[in-house]
Amino acid sequence: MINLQKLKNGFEYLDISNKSAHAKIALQGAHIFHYAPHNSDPLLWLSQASDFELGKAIRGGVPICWPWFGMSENPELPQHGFARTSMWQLSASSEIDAHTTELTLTLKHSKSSLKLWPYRFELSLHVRVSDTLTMELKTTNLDEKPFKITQALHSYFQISDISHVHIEGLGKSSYFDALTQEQYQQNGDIEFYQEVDRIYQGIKHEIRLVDIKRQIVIKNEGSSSAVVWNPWIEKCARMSAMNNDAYRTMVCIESANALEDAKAIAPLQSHTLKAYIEVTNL
Ligand code: TA6
Repeated sequence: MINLQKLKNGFEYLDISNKSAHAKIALQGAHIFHYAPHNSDPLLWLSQASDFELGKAIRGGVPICWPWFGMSENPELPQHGFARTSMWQLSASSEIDAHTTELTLTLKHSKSSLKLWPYRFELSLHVRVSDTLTMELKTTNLDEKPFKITQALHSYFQISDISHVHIEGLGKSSYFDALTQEQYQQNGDIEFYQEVDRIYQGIKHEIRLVDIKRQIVIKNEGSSSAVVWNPWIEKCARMSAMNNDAYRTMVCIESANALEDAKAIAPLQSHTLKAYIEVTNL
């Protein structure tokens, strides 16, 4: 079942339920802010302090960072681009079977997008809600000139506690540390005991977020970079729409095209970034 819901302030989202899972997707940003297969607690973290406000990104779920990840070269432009605060259209939906629902949301260039980024485009997010969650973010260049994008499906995952989790699958990758602006080599699993904000590169394997009772597996296609982020104590206290202790129950593992994994797209060509997320109980 797919229902369009509206909050008192006009904020609209799609409520999707089938025999395998429940999900919620805001029309603003095509922002998935809830996903729970029926055999598991929610996979996505959502800030208790998040405002569902028009023009402001939800803190949690899967914000779409596009057409740039992080800061643009022009510091006056919004961090992580404009897709996450733009209004998308539901362009297709289908209940494939009792366990599977598919939807496509679309964003096209507009007068206001052209002021921020001077290219004509179509961006679509194809979502498959079942006992796994699949997201396919397709960028099509509708302009006469080529353009280059960086992007991320900035997934916030719900965890039991930051001291109980580790990340497997990035053990042999190098990463750019956004905190020191230096390049390092990862040795072994990632554990958290301080702020982490890293772009891993040259990724060839699936990534596993291992918690006490479950493991979340992330498989990416059309991407060889991933961002791992936890703000830790001080940055968390400074962050908007985040309670002071929120860093304990979330970690971001973002399916990305960042740094040298940026994608140049020629006129009428497309690029698709795909993330496939599943949970297994341990
Ligand atoms: O992906 C990590 C990151 O770029 C961090 O540096 C961090 O501040 C974060 O994303 C959240 O950004 P936002 O613009 O949503 O506050």
